[in-house]
Amino acid sequence: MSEEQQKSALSESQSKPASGNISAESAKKIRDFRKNKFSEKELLKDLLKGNKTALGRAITLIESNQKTHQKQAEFIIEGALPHAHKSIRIGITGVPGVGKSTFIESFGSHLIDLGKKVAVLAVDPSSSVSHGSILGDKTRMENLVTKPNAFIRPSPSGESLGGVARKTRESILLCEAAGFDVILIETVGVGQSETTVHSMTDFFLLLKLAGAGDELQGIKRGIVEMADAIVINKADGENQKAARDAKLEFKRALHLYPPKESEWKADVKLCSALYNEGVSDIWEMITEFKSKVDENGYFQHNRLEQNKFWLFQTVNDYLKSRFYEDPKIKTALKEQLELIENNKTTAFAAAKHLLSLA
Ligand SMILES: Nc1nc2c(ncn2[C@@H]2O[C@H](COP(=O)(O)OP(=O)(O)OP(=O)(O)O)[C@@H](O)[C@H]2O)c(=O)[nH]1
Ligand SMILES: [Mg+2]
Repeated sequence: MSEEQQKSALSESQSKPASGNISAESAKKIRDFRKNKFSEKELLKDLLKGNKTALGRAITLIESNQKTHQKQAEFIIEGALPHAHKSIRIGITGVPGVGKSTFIESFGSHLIDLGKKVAVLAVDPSSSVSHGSILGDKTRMENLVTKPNAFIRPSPSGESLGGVARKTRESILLCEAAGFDVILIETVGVGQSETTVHSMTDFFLLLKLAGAGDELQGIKRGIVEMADAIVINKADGENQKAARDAKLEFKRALHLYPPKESEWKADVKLCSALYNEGVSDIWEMITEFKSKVDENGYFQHNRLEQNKFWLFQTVNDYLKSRFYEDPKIKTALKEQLELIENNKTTAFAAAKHLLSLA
């Protein structure tokens, strides 16, 4: 990435106030932030007060690949950690068009009406092109976007799934430190992204449509197994009967899956995100889940297991990128690839040679 691009990582489409009337002080803060002239201590202080602009900026630092930004981000994360409020992290997945964004708009607004503070993040490794489904979909969250107690952030762009995952995990912590108590994480389910989101959330919700087979919905069996709830969306209008039938079918199918370590039995719910039907029921179910896993200790256990998993994941990612970014390896890799192309070596021998250089 060029220096210019890295600098522009600090441009903040997210945190610009909606109205043009901003105070001279805010305007100065924005200018200073763009010029990288700001104190991370101050930023942390504002973030801990629940200031969304500060939160947006801190996440921008996490997302930047520039060394100074990374140092600033580390300082802020460390300072934020002890203040992370209790939250519930909910993963939401489903094929494109199933209604994830519409659901988040409806569900998130309901939670805000209940007095919650809701943060919406996305894990979308393909977002380098589309710049994150959430941002493009902001029109689908037009109500939520305007709420003072909602914070919406698209997926970090231009990254591998590993990079997106780490940045999202750190962003979750910052959202919690800023007082957000429900964190919704949307993923469109390309490649391994559902597994990634599953491993950073407490509750995993799979959105489905009635009347389409699993193959049609592009749902892998493993995803159903991970789900704590299946929500059949678009259960409205002519779709209602099909949705009820699908509910029964899924309920039956879920019996075939092994019991979960959490002792929670995955449930199937109907919902119409567009007409705000069924969302309160879904929140009640999640509240029930939370009481159960608090009581049996699974909630805490699972978070610790996730932390351990992410420790290994981070080390693996670090080792991998350090390996591939080493100029010595880069040259040797090119040579070995040529040898393979000319049938002069085997994949195994080439790999062994490269590893011996590390
Ligand atoms: N009838 C009906 N339409 C819905 C419902 N929820 C969403 N839709 C429509 O379905 C379309 C897709 O909805 P989105 O919320 O953008 O779906 P998504 O899963 O976020 O899609 P991607 O971001 O592309 O993965 C839109 O036209 C919505 O208006 C619903 O409950 N009922
Ligand atoms: Mg969407």
